[in-house]
Amino acid sequence: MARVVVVSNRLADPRKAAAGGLAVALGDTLNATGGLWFGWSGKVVDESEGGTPGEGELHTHQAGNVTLATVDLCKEDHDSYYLGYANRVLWPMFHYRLDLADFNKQSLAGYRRVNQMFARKLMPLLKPDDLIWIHDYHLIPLAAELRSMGCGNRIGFFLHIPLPPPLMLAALPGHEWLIRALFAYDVVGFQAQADVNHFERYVHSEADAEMLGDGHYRAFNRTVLARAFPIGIDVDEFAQLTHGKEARETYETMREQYSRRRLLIGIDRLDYSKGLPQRIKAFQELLASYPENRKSATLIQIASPTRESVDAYADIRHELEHLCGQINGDYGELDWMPVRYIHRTVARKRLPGLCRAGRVALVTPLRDGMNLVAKEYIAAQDPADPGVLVLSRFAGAAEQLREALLVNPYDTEGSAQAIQRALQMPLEERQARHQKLLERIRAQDVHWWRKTFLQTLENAQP
Ligand code: GDG
Repeated sequence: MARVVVVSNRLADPRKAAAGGLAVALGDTLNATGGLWFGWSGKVVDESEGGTPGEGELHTHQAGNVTLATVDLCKEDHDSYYLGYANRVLWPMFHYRLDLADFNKQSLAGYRRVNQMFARKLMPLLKPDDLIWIHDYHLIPLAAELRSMGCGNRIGFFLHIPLPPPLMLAALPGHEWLIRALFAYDVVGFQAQADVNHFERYVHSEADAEMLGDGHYRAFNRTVLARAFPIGIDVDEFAQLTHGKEARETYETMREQYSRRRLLIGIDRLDYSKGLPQRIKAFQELLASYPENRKSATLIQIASPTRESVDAYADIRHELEHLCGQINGDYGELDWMPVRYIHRTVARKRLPGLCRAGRVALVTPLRDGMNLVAKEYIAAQDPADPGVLVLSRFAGAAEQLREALLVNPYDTEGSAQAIQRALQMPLEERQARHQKLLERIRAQDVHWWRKTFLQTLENAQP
């Protein structure tokens, strides 16, 4: 295979133990092809330190066979490109939260400036046959910028978050420009078929695109192949982690503490898209409507801190803390608290132990591109005595994981009923569902995802 160049907002060092399956999977491919990984260094340079908008120092270093190339951002670029346009406009918009989107021309200008700067820095590092794979909403216009500098390589794009329906997308000022930028790619990958359908309807109605069949769309004098490539996890790696020292320790502590009690778990970044307040309300409804769960069911909710300098994230944190305090105050006993809320990042090596100890996992985002926690939970179960996955129908993962208990997270009573059903599910049914789910996450794991995407890109006509 040709050399692979991955571009993402942030880089993860594939050799670090803390890196997740995605970093490792991309790292494998990069290593095998002597590839290049390009993105922001994570460093923000102040004006006083010489940071200038649209400029950033390039650093390269070698990690095994892989070249890591990063650029710093000055504060103004970081605030407008990353905090502003990416996280205050595109993230809420694409998660159907128009109400939280904060459109302004400075953010958009910063977004364009940083994408242009990335293109300028990347261009000299490219070889003519490189396969370029660009990731996520931070970098949608990057291929268009590269093309304008004469880049003729095959370039693919993968959107990790949902694509909203056309009328919602049309509310974004400058949406025509953004979607047009997707036509600079040869292959555009989405998480779910629902996203592809939204893309198709958008380009049909707003861009007068020609449908050439088999996922090919023609507009703006270019043809793009758009398809769903549902991302997966490294099932074996995660299952193996379950047997590691830290995971076993966590599992045993949980089993000891909750031996007679049933443990429910939630593991999320503290993001408003993840439906955490709705989840706590559903759990509260469970305790209210099915009192046999009082003093017996406990929800451990890990909410790892993220994007804390964006207001909407401070708001969701306060709302969640209020709800957890309320439910614990209303239902807690001297020897039992319904919710254990942990606002910290838990070590990755412990997560599989927590997953395995959880009788039920609540994965109930209001919108999610895919949701990997759902898949990690399945991978960590003991097949002889597996737990039950309660999954939002609005997670991309719901298209694949049909044997989970699917819920509408906005429906508090319906969600509480599903949790009750999960808690009472007989062993045989749990086993049958788990077996099917495990087959599904194995069939389309992270290696399948990267191979399928890259093969599609390699076969695309440049
Ligand atoms: C985006 C899309 C899409 C969570 N808490 C802790 C922790 N995690 C890990 C999980 C999982 C990962 O973070 C989260 O992945 P998700 O898929 O749930 O969500 P996003 O971060 O929103 O990712 C999403 C994904 O991209 C991939 O395409 O699925 O839809 O939004 O691996 O285990 N890890 C550690 N401590 C924590 O406390 N170590």
